[in-house]
Amino acid sequence: TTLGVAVIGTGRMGADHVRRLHEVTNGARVAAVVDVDAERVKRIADGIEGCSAFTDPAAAMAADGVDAVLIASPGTAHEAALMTAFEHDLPVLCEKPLTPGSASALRVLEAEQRLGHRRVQVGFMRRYDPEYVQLKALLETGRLGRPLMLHNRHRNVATPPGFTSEMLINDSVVHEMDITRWLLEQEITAVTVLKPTPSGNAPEGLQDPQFVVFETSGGAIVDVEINVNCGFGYQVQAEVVCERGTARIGDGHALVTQQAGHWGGAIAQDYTERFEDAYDRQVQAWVDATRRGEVTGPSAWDGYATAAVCEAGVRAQQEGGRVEVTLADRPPFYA
Ligand code: NAD
Ligand code: ISE
Repeated sequence: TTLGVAVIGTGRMGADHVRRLHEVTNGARVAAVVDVDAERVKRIADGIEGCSAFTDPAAAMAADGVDAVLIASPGTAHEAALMTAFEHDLPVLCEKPLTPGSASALRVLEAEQRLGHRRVQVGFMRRYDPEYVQLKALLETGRLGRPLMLHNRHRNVATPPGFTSEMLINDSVVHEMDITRWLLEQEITAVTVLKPTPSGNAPEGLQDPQFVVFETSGGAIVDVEINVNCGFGYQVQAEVVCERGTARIGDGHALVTQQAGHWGGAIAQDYTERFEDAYDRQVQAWVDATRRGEVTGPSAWDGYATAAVCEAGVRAQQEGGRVEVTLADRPPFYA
């Protein structure tokens, strides 16, 4: 049977997920949409047959025909929506972050464990990007030996209004935190943040770019250039340096043209373009697993672990120096 999904939050990501579920994903339909903006949510529901509009997430989750929930409201609204989904024992795909902060993430872990089965997949979509998938598969063969270092570049064209220096860590570098833990299968143990003189492109007062260094439980060193007003494109690149070779993704060399004494290609302008395929595969994998009665993909534990690293990162940014990550013991439930 087709999975009836309620999409909570119909802003930039939520509206894109509604379109995806409606037009791209197999085996699912948008049964309900929810937004505190009543006009916006009605307009979106009107475009989809059999889709109801709500302004209250709890009412949508109690509605007939809703079998699963995709949370795409702001991070501060995630904990309440997750807890309501647990009351109805509904499967959830929750956009990153699981919740802002490790204390709230721990409350979610405890509530999910009380259900007795996993219900949450966190929207770390890079794990579904074909290039990252290839990189992970290569590392797993062991052909390159042990990873020693991972270099990351994460560039955005420009920040939206209200984007703060902490958000470079919490909203942007959180993806590298997840990808580091997933690729290396290690925890991040300490964070250092270096702060170059801000770019003239950055809004007044924003510490942009930043250079972030992670240490990992297996002794690898990871660096991240986070540079979110670069002006020229949306770029996410990663290079793993191993004992017997290196592997690198994200160069965007799909189409290269040579003309009038130059060679080159186009650079994506935002995440919906660069990671379109990853979002499609992420949502399809969630729908497929849910219909089989399974939960796969990044777990609430991954959401908690990255929240803990974000806290260390923000302290390192504000206080300077190296800050160790405080991580609870991983419950066997999330083994
Ligand atoms: P947005 O501000 O464009 O949209 C949020 C929407 O939620 C708005 O329409 C707002 O009216 C609505 N809303 C606010 N409070 C609500 C509530 N309590 N219940 C229901 N709706 C509510 O934000 P966005 O950029 O779409 O981000 C949404 C989520 O997606 C965030 O968690 C963000 O971190 C995440 N995100 C992920 C990626 C990614 O690459 N995976 C990219 C961007 C954003
Ligand atoms: C945004 O919230 C995302 O999740 C994007 O993937 C990231 O590139 C961007 O910097 C964040 O603001």
